[in-house]
Amino acid sequence: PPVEEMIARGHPLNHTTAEAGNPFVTGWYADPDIALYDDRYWVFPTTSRGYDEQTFMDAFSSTDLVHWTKHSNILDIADIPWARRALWAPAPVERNGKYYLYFAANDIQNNRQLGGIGVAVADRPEGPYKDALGKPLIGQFYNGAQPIDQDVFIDDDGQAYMYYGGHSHANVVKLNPDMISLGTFEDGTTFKEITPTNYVEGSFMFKRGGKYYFMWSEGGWTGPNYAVSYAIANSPTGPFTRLGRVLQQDAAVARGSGHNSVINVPGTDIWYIFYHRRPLTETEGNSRALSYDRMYFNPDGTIAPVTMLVK
Ligand code: FUB
Repeated sequence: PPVEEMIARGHPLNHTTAEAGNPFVTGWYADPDIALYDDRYWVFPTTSRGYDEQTFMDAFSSTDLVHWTKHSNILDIADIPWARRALWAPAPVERNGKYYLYFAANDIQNNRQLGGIGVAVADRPEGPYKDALGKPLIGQFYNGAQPIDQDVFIDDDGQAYMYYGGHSHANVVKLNPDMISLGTFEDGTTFKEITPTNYVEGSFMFKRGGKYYFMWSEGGWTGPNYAVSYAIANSPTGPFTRLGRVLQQDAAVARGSGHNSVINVPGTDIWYIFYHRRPLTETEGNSRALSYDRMYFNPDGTIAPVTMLVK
């Protein structure tokens, strides 16, 4: 929607953070990925409870980033024939009127079972999302990358890419226009390793000013020092050279901040980083809460460190 309309609705354009405050929704959720579908922002997170209880996903939507509506159970493990245990780290994208939600399912690293990155499709942002393939889109480790923590990015020329990887390795793949099959690069390969220094998990890609910004999480996700770093490249496939941290714990606000996504308010140079963090009162790994803050760019295009705010 036009910026003027969003301001009229109370959008916090020139505020430093959500007027709703952080966390901006109630409950333990993690790995938020934000999309803008028509005039609504949609946040798709992990239900943060431990693998055996992460059997469904909720979403949250808002027209102003302040007032949020909860959409319960938009994807359920019962609708994914190959999934046995755990859904997490969703990544939303829309193409040709279809809404895609990429997710990780099953814990193949620890359980040696079928699992990996799946894709579900819906006719509406709020679902219901249904498994598209009857099997994972990526079901094993390539280049050492655990098939989790994907982000899907469609470049200006229409080519879709998926960035993903846990276990300290990141890959990029091309998605075909059907969004449910993998393409190949010019050299005939399917999986390109792009791992930057310190990469652990939580891939995210966005574009600004013709440059490709790759973001990821460093540190252990259950620990206090989880943090987001980034690289800038001239191409969607890198090379991605680590430039430094964007988001890290603030001992006065929260710990374990990471697994982010980024959104630009259309028609502005206003950017928000969405992420999860652990309140200072919590020690349990899955006690993660959804937050967002303004993300500012320096004149040279580098990202200024994010200040985590409560209000
Ligand atoms: O939510 C489960 C895991 O925690 C994700 O895969 C990681 O990115 C970390 O946030």
